[in-house]
Amino acid sequence: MKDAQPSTVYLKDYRVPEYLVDSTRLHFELQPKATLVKSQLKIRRNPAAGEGLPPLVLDGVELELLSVSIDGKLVPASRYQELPQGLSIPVDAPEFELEIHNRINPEDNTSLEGLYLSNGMYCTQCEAEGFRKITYYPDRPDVMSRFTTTIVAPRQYPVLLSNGNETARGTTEDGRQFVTWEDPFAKPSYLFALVAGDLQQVEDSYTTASGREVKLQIFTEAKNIGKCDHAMRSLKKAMRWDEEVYGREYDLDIFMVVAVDHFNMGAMENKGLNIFNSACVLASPETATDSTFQRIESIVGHEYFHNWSGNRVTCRDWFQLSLKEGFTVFRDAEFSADMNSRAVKRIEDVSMLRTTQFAEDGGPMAHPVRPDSYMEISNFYTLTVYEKGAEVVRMIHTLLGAEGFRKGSDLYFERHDGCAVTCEDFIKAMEDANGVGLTQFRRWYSQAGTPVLDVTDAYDEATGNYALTVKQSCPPTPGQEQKLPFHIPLALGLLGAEGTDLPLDSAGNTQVVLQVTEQEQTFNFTGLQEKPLPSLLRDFSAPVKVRYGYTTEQLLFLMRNDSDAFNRWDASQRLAFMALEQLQSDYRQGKSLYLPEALVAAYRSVLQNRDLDPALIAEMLALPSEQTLAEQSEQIDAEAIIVARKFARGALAKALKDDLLVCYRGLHSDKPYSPDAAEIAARSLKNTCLTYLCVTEDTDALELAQQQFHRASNMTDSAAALGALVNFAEAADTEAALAQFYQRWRQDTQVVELWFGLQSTSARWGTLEKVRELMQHPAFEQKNPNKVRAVIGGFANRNFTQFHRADGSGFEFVAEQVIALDKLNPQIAARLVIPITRWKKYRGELGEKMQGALQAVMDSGKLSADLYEVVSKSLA
Ligand code: B3K
Ligand code: ZN
Repeated sequence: MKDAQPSTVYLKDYRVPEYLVDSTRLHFELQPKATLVKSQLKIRRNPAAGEGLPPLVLDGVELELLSVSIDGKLVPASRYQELPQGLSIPVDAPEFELEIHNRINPEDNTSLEGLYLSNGMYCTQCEAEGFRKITYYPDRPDVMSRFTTTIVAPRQYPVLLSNGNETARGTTEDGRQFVTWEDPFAKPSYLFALVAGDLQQVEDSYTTASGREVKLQIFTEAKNIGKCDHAMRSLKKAMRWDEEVYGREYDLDIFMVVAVDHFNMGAMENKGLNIFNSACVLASPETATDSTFQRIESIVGHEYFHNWSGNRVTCRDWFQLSLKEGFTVFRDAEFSADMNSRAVKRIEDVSMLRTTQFAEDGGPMAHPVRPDSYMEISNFYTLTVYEKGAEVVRMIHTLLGAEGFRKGSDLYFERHDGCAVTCEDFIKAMEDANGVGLTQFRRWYSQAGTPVLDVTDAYDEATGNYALTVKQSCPPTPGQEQKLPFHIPLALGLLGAEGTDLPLDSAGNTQVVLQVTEQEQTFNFTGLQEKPLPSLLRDFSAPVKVRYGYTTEQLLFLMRNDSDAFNRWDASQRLAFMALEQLQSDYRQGKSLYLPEALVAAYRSVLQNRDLDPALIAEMLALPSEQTLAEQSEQIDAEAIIVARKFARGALAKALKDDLLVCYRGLHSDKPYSPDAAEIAARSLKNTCLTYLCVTEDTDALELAQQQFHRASNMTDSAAALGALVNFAEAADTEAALAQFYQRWRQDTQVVELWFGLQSTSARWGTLEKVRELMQHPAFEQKNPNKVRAVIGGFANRNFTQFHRADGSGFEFVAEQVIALDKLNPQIAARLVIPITRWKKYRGELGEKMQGALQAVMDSGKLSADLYEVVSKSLA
């Protein structure tokens, strides 16, 4: 039961659990509408909780309670109390065995939390608070218990899985089969998992550094069995990487991965039994794009790394979520950087952070990396907790150096193995292992908002002194008007007139990390022969915005010469941003639009540069997205953004046509597909060229796209060509290509999702009418989050033009969908509403229309706690 006005939980109210659970024995008899759950818990009063024997309060949601027994004796219903969200049982001994029987309905569970059915397969999702939808339990991460699970199921479910090792299997008297699993590691309930289905498996093995053999299995429906190889390879790479970089070995004899089609997020790190959204594990060259291949590698790595950063050492409470998520995202980002191009990975991550996390930090739901309060914890699986949290861990890495960081992580794992701990414990281990203090640095965990650095400089020719002054500030965020200064590692280099890095100290180092700790601080560099050009925040050494009055010439210079690949890219973005700002302002003033020749020349020389990694060239050629431009605007003028970007893209495409064509042709390859860094880079640049060429809508360019579409031997090329057609070709040609593509791939769930996404995100094709049509397509399923994300999410988040239509119909549509979805899946509804929550940032009428749509959601009746929290905070 969810209240209309859910209550707020505060970090400051944390108390240790009253009772501990030493062992948990679960017994499931699976039935679609009436699964019977029996749970036997060995319970003990927590000595740390104080005196007396308060009632035992268990969490439980949407459960049908059948019976309660203590030490083998039935407790009459008059003795215990059923609460709106649980059960309260009087206790008269400090240790006892509790047995509870209850029933649940997996078939009607559309929230995809707890135990549910996906295409006839039973599966679970318990993080954060889903276990309470399975049985009554102290469903909090600081209660860790050893689990034994027996699953009984009819014969049509031959595969029965849970955490740990299989210890028994057999047939019941009535002919059903059962399997028992035992997990030797104590774990919180959120890491529990169960799967039952008619599944096939791919099997492999891995020998750990200490010589133990681990069985690896990936389970999926039979039709997908050919799409597991990449995930298996990625898993083995991740296992090796964690041994080499963190000294962490896997600890069970078996590691299982299961692919399910209905899943609220990417994947889940349940102990020994990871459950994945099919879209994040299944791939083949014909059906998956390069970015899907890379996403799979990183998510497989992420979930695997959680075995240590999350499972062996877990969170004390959900306010500490970033303890496991920020750290694990940092780990997976470094893994991907080591497996692929480091610079490109960094650019992709920062670009995403700047667009989406910065927007969150500047919006109504802004919160610190370690939030102080929440209504619904599911709403805090955010870009701030994950991506900004990873940046915070990265800054510690930068401050301590790789060796120091490793000493810190070793101490952290050793000190807290088997425990549920806090972000504070993580920092403390880093401090203790290195003998340093990070007191001020801790503010990154408690203060929300994106800090801004205003940098100015002065050079004194007479003394050769160069003074760099840094002023930091941070805008107010909900509940935090004033911020104290952050401890910011500012990596920089200084470029001389020749374009080379100048030595910054007597040892000849050309890069330093400045420790910015005050509101305003000046750093002096001595003995310089000339005024240098600063290359600031190299490799994005902190999640901040840097303002420095670069001229166009200086940015062109950095684009050509900076030894930091990230900053070369960043210079290209700053340059493009300046030009796009100018275009927006000219458009508002009714002036005619014009793209500076210097910008065109810069793009041309990037395109012609044979020494640069092609993937980096592709990144440098990409104009900042409309979303990025919106985030960077004080006040969003959607129309001006759309016009300016479209104009700039068109002008570049026209001016660079010949170069684009040469580049495109030069990158054509007949080699068999491989998702390695070099090949991915080549395809990425080739397809960037193709898209630019098609921007002009010239027949010969569209002909190229048609050719590529028809001849492509891999999904990357095929999808890029189809994307170009959907965005730039005549309606009849677009329709023909879409129909052909669908006909070919209609049986493949992942490709159909991609097909939906290409249409809903097209500025030209993905009109509201088309999106509504897509929702009527037989392959669309409102109960499947991937389909909702592809069609409705694609439109709301990645189709800036159509979503921002001046009549507000895009916002109304999203509101209408959110209201409908909330009845089925509150988590998905609360995510989907986000695009209409930032109404305060819009200029004029559009903002009012967006506010109106949001208000309509609020007024639509009783909302789930998830949706209520986001909507009420955004309207405030
Ligand atoms: N830990 C899960 C996320 C669970 C989200 C629950 N609403 C996946 C991950 O971050 O690895
Ligand atoms: Zn995670």
